[in-house]
This record gives sequence, structure tokens and C-alpha cells, in this order.
Amino acid sequence: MEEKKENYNATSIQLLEGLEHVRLRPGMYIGSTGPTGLHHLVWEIVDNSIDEALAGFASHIEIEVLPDDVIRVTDNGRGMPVDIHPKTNRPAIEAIFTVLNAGGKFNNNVYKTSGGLHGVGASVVNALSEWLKVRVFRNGKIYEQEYSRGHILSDLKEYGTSTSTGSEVTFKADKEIFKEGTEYNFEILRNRVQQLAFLNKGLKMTIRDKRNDNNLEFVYQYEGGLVEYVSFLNNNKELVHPTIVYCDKVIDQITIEIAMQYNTTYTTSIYSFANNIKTTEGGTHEDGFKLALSRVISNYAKEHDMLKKDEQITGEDVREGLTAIISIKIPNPQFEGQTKTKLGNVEVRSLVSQTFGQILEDFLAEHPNEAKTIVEKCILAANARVAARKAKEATRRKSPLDSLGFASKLADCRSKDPSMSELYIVEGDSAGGSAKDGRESEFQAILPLRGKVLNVQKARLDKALGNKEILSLIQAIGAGIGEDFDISKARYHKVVIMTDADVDGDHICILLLTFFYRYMPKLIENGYIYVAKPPLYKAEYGKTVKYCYSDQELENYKKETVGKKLAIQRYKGLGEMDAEQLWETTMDPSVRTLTQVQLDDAILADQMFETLMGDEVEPRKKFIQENAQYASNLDV
Ligand code: 28G
Repeated sequence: MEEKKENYNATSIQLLEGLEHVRLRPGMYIGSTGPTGLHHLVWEIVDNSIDEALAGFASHIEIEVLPDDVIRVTDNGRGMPVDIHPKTNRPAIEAIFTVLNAGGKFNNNVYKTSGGLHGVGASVVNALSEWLKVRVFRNGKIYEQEYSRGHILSDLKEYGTSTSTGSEVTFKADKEIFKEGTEYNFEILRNRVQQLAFLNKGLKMTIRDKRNDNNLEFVYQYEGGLVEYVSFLNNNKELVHPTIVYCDKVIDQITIEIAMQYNTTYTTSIYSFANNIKTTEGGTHEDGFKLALSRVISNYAKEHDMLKKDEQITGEDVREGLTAIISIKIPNPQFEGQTKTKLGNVEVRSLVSQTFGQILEDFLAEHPNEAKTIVEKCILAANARVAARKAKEATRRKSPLDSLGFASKLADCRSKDPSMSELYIVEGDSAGGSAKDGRESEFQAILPLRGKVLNVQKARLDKALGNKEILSLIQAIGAGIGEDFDISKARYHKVVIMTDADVDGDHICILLLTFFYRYMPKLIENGYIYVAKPPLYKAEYGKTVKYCYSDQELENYKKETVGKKLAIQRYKGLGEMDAEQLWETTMDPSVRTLTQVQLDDAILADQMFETLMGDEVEPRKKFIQENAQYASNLDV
């Protein structure tokens, strides 16, 4: 033993200590020894192949999950160097797998693109593998070497001939380290491989699962890079404009690739990456993008006189409905933040802001129609934001008569127990009057909505938010609105929309559903929203009265009563019913039909709303006619 130890030189001791430390504290190098850490091994190796691709030498990377959860990664690059290093007198490849890079702490990696700093993580993977085998195709030959738990098992062997070049690494994660198991989740691997293909334009990436007979294989190659990524994310979404805005520039060794496009949803999907690592906490690249987006769109709106007095577009407004990917490749990334996923390089902020700003400016100038649509959408978002804020402020005021000078028309119920209480939102003052008289005031509250006000054909949602009745509604429910909404404060666990069974009634119903969907979605998710179904007909003979809720029901009743002299009244609106009739047909819990609104119904309503509020008159008319049954079809 003594003699053997003396044979070690200083470097080999250091080297052994390095990989021993990886095994002692694996979490420091791969984050955890759970599933995330296990999958991280794959990415460390794939990273090296990607570096070889970014250096311009590899075009295809294959990842295979072999039986027993063995991973094989192959690239068609130059092949890892096998020449003898003059100082150590050992093949260069050995260092790649056995020398731990100084300061190679988890997530603190120095970028390797074209700088030739390959192999940062290979030694870590080697240290944490039960066995690892590397093959190099180079110089017309095949080389091979095997390791176990970081130790060299055999010298680099040279055998056979090869006409191609490249590297192949095969390894089995060490069960002694990954105590929760070494089973890979193929979907996690596939998903990230696809993402890497999007992030590295033109690179072909193949992934296979060979653990069973299914032989799953996916091949990804995106010549359009981030343009294809955005188009993939916006698939199935309604687009605001057809052309994806795209920037792909290299400045001072920094690659800036950005793609963006608006859809008609209200959610923002901005994803940023630095050196293919997702920067969940954002950073200077994302800041630069956001700065440019606000600046350029605001300037465009001003320069084209698109803003009314007092209208102002904020950063929030220009991001509504936006799908954007920002990918930066930089030689020395600084990762900061709680999870080291925030890009800190200060020079990147203005670089991205200037570079992308110019691209966006040019895009708007060259696509005037799309520019107009985009900027108009942002102005709409700005107005909605202002309206929502006003509504919020108004509903926060305690007094029922606020500075806007309106008194709520709410006829509240006596019960203070929300689980027992119902709020009826009733179209029209006269129906509201009947509902107030006919209700069971212990647990039923009535809020009349003046149909005319709401039925302004082109009222946008933000206008509705400025509407006194809607403000009363927010106040009545008492749980706030938007982000501040607190379901536990809701004063009623049943909110019933009761509108006329006609086109205008449907229209108001759709508007209310849209309102709830956008500003109080929790009410819908919790099943608090209902639609009441008033009768369409009253049929009577002698003293017998029958209410029919559909044409079909009336037809059936006519058949049942042949020979009788039926008096049929068609209700044109709730207003035609007196208090007693309204109670009997629509409000009495023992006989009424209430349809609970599902989230899907609300999403549909939201889409309908967009169509209803569009500028084209004809399609809107047609749409209203075709969907006149909407409220009654809710229960499908
Ligand atoms: C298959 C799975 C993982 C790799 C290469 C290619 C080279 C390389 C890798 O060199 C050391 C430091 C700077 C030159 C570089 C080959 C230059 C010439 C390479 C991989 C030596 C690393 N010929 N392919 N490393 N550099 N693929 N795939 O790991 O000076 S690692």
C-alpha cells in the first residue's frame, strides 16, 4: 500500500479527491439525488454534444434510453480529442472524464460555446455512474475507454476503422447514489430534447426509448428555431396577427434570438433562456425585451395618433396575450437569484433592448396592418386595465352611495349565511320589481340590471366595468375582483343570472358570464354561478295553468290536451310575469330549473363575446341568431 501511494503524483491525488467529493456531496454538483438529479446526468452529457454543434461541427445528436435505464448519447462532431497530453502523458479524453473542473458547482457553469471548454459535466456524470463507456470516432479509427464510479477501468483502446467522426457516451447511473432509483421518465427527456431542438436552430435531435418493445422514437429539427417554438406554443390559439416577429443577431459574441406573437387570450407566456438554460427568474435579457416592447409600441401609438387624451400604454398592456421566447447565448453568463435562474449580465439589458427594439420598429413599419391590430389590442388592454382599477376602487368604498353618486339597487336577503344565500341578477327594472315582490326574502337577494345600459351593442367589457350595475354587482358579491378576489368573502354561494329568453337576454347572459370568467373565475370554478330558465309559454284551460320552458314542451302539452281550448301566452320577457308567476316558475327552489355554469361554458361565452363585440355587423347578427339558444343549451 505504502509503495503504491508514493506512485501517485500530485495531480492524480487532486483528481481522485475531486471525484470522491462529487460522490460525497452529489447535491452540490447535480442539485439532488432524486429524479431531477438523475435526469440532470443526461443533460450534462447532451450539453457537451450541443457545444460541439454550436461550435459548428456536430449536426445530429441522438439520445437513447436502453434497457435497464442505460443512457447513450451520440453526436457526429469531431470526436473527443484522444491525443496524448504532453504534461500528463495521458490521452486528452481521460481529463474530460476524470478531472473535475475548478469551481464546477451546480448551476454556476461557465458557458462553453465555441470557447472550447467542453466536458465540464462529463467527469461529474462519470463519478456518479456505476459504469461509463466512451467511444470516439476519429482519425479513421474507433477508440474506447471504460470507467466505473469515476475510476479508469482500462487504458484507451484503439480498434477497428471508421469513416465518420463523433463521440458516443454510454452510462448507467449509480444506484448507490440515486437511492430513489435510476428509472428515467421518457416524457421529461422527450420534452427537454424538443425544447433544445427549438433553442438550437437546425440541430437535429433524436430520442428513443428502447427499454421496451414500443420502441418510441421522436426526431426534432427546426430550421425556423424560435419562430417554430412560438408557432408551436400558439397552436390552437386564435392569433391576433399572422406574422411572428423575429430577431436573430450576434453582437459582441452575444447571440440574441427572440420570437413573439400575440393571441387573443389574456395570458402572457414569456419564456427566457440563457445558454439553453431556462431563466425562470428572468434577468437582464428579459428586462431588455420588455423595455423595448413597451417603448416601441407606445411610440408607434403616439406617432400614429392612436391614443385618445389620457390614454397610456403600460408594460402590462403590451404583454397581454403575448407569447414570446427570448434566448441569449453569452460567453460568460452570470446566473443569480434564489435558484440561480436569473441572468445578471448588465450589458445584456441595453443590448437586447436596442437590438430587439430596432427589429420590432422595423416590423411595425413593414407590416402596417398587423401593426395597427397589435397596437389597437394594446390600447384595449390599457382601457380594460383602467376600468378594472376604477371598478376595484369603487367597490372598496364602504358607503352604498359612493362618490360616483349611485346607490346600489340591491334588495338584500336577511340571511347572513353565504351558503344559504342566493343572489338573483335580473334583467330589467320591471322584472326586478316582480322578483323583489315574489322572492323569499330570507335567503334570496335581487339585483336588477338595466338591460338597456348593458345592451349597448358595442360595449366592451371595460365599459361594462364602468357601468353602475356591474359595480353594484361586484359590491353585492363582496369578494373583490381580479387578483384581489377572495372567494371566502363571497356573500352568496348561488349567483343566479335571470334574463329574458330572447336575443338580448342571451347577450346580457353572455356578457355576465364573460365578466365572471375574466374577473371572478373562482366563482365559476366553485360552482357558484347559475343560469335560471324562465318559461317561454303559459298554456291554460279553465283553471289549469301549465308553464312550458321550450317549444317542444309546448308541443307535447298540446298533444296531451287535444280537444281542450288552450289559451297560450308567449312570454316576451320576464317583465310580463307578475311576482307570483316569477316565483312559481323560476325562483321557487322546489320547482325551478337552475343550470350550473361550468368553466367550459364560460370560456365559450368569452369567445362568443369577442364575436359579439366585433366590428362587423353582419356576422354578429348571424351569430346572435344562431346562438339564441345559448342560455338554454348550457346544460349539454
Ligand atoms: C456523446 C456525448 C457527449 C464532444 C468534443 C470535441 C472536442 C472536444 C468534445 O475537445 C477539449 C479544449 C480546447 C481543444 C475539440 C475535438 C477540438 C478538436 C474537440 C461530447 C480540446 C475538448 N477536436 N465533442 N471535446 N478541447 N462531444 N458528446 O462530449 O482545445 S466533447
